[in-house]
Amino acid sequence: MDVKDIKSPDFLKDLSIAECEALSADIRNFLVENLSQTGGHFSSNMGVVELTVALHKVFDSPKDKIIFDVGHQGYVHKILTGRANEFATLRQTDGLSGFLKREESPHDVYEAGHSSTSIAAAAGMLFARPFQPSIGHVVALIGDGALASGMALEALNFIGHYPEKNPIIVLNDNEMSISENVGHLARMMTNLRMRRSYRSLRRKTSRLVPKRFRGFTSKIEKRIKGFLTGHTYFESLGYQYYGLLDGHDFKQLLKAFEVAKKSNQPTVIHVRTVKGKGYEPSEQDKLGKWHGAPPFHVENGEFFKGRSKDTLPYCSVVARMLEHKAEKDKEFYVVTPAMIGGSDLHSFQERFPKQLIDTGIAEATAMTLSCSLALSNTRVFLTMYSTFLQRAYDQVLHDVARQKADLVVGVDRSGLVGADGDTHQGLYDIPMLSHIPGVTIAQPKDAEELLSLFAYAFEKHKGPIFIRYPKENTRFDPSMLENVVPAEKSWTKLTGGSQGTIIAFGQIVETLRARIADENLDVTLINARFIKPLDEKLLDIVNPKKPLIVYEESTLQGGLGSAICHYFARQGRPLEKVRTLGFEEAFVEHGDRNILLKRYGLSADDVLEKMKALIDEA
Ligand SMILES: Cc1ncc(C[n+]2csc(CCOP(=O)(O)OP(=O)(O)O)c2C)c(N)n1
Repeated sequence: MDVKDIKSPDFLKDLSIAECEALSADIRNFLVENLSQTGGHFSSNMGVVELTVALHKVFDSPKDKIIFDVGHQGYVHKILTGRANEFATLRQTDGLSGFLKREESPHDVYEAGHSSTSIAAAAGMLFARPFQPSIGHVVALIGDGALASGMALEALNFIGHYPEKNPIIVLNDNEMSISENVGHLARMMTNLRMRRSYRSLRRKTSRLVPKRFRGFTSKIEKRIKGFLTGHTYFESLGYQYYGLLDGHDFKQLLKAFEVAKKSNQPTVIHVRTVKGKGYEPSEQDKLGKWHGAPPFHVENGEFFKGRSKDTLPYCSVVARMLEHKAEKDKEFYVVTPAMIGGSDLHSFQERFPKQLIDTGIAEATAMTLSCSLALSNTRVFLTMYSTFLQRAYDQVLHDVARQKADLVVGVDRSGLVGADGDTHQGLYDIPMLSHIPGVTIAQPKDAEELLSLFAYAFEKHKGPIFIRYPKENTRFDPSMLENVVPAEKSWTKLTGGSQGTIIAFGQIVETLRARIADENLDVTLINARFIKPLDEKLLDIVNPKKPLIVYEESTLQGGLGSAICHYFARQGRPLEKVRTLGFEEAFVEHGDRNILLKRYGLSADDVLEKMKALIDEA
């Protein structure tokens, strides 16, 4: 059957193992062909082909609930549930989402994008099941990287306490998070992989398997290599543990899933897979380059070149700055929660391995650890994507801000993030941070300003400071790293005009400056590079009777615009012609950044048109 003809997973029930293997090969070819055009989460999906086929063969989705942790490895599931035809639009504006989407299919029973929610989500469904006959078995598929995160461990502990709920947890162990795994749990799994063997199987099976299944398991025990018993981590938490299985071997997978399906206890099925399986460049990748891959040449695995030579992504400018700093400063740490690749820190890690701390997917831990380093008089830079910072809100408030830690945080992927979409947008950190006492928030308009803001943060600032930067590229030359002058803690006026004022921050500021000059507009443009605190001196010279536009690539509620309106209201100088431009209460979909800005009325054209209309009204 052509992969594109698949309408539902029902057909899998009748397939032989040889047919499942043939289907898996077709699916891998399909993934290579399509993702080489669109890009996407390549290696995680190549690794779970057999696993996903086997899950859909044994379980009856959507009655049986298959929950994909993070959801980035859900492409095979999308193919098996009838969406192969839409793959040409994957992650593009109005196209197929790169994650599970409840509105896309009844088989997408739980959405994610942030990791480690799957076991708690499974717990919710299991507690709902007594009242909902539509819920059958509940399976959480979770990676070894995601399992080590707090949420997953909390939920594992919690639901293990309810044996009658019999959750089925499939642990997909590929020894990788995005790049190599960290932490003691990872070490324990490596030990398990090395120590455990088939030897103890026969001896211990009968003790652990419920009586009525003993006959069955004694048959399968011969086939499931490494059916683990004894005192393992998972058993001590109340789970029946099956492992370590070969996650590319249908015989082992199908038998184990059948056993779990019939079990009346919580079950962990630990399978070993090869991340990137079936495509040489991704199988060999240890750095995570193929985790989220851009379009590539199938014949040699080379990525299409996307940017001009004199530009770098903002996060790479930050990484170069950190290397430059580490050349002189041996007593400062860089902390990242599992995002070495995404934050372009591989070179830093190679050059200064002792100065990099990777906490794994543990944003709250990364925040508190960094806070404690700072309070211990040790210089530290914490980098975190805006979207994942949401996981560390309490630690910012309770630990960092309350104790006035001198902590510099780089808030990466601020603003629109493009293809990843609503689960990953960097649109909520400003409102989240701005009401926390003593927190400073800044965002540069370009690489030069980024470096001067960081110089200010490291050399002059007291207390916590969050410096945001987008997923975009910016002009960069390594000479910019020399003799950086720390920024003043103030806004800057880029054009002077008498008819109205635009206040904005980030990359759009330069575009607006150029357009105001080109069109000869009599408008003041202010670069609000410190989003908090406000520059009251500059605000005091804004005429409240004249048009004012405040622009932010952020959610409006609790943002810069509302802070400025509030400032004028408190002064008893209400703004008469103000427009705040940003995202209204919305979860913004995936898609091309420029198309989305236009769609939401937030392009540079929109800003200038609104200003001209306000001036005309006057
Ligand atoms: C809270 C959170 N932090 C970070 C990420 C970024 N991220 C996406 S997938 C991933 C690695 C997941 O590793 P694993 O669970 O082992 O799955 P694999 O891709 O290896 O199959 C990370 C760190 C995220 N999605 N959510």
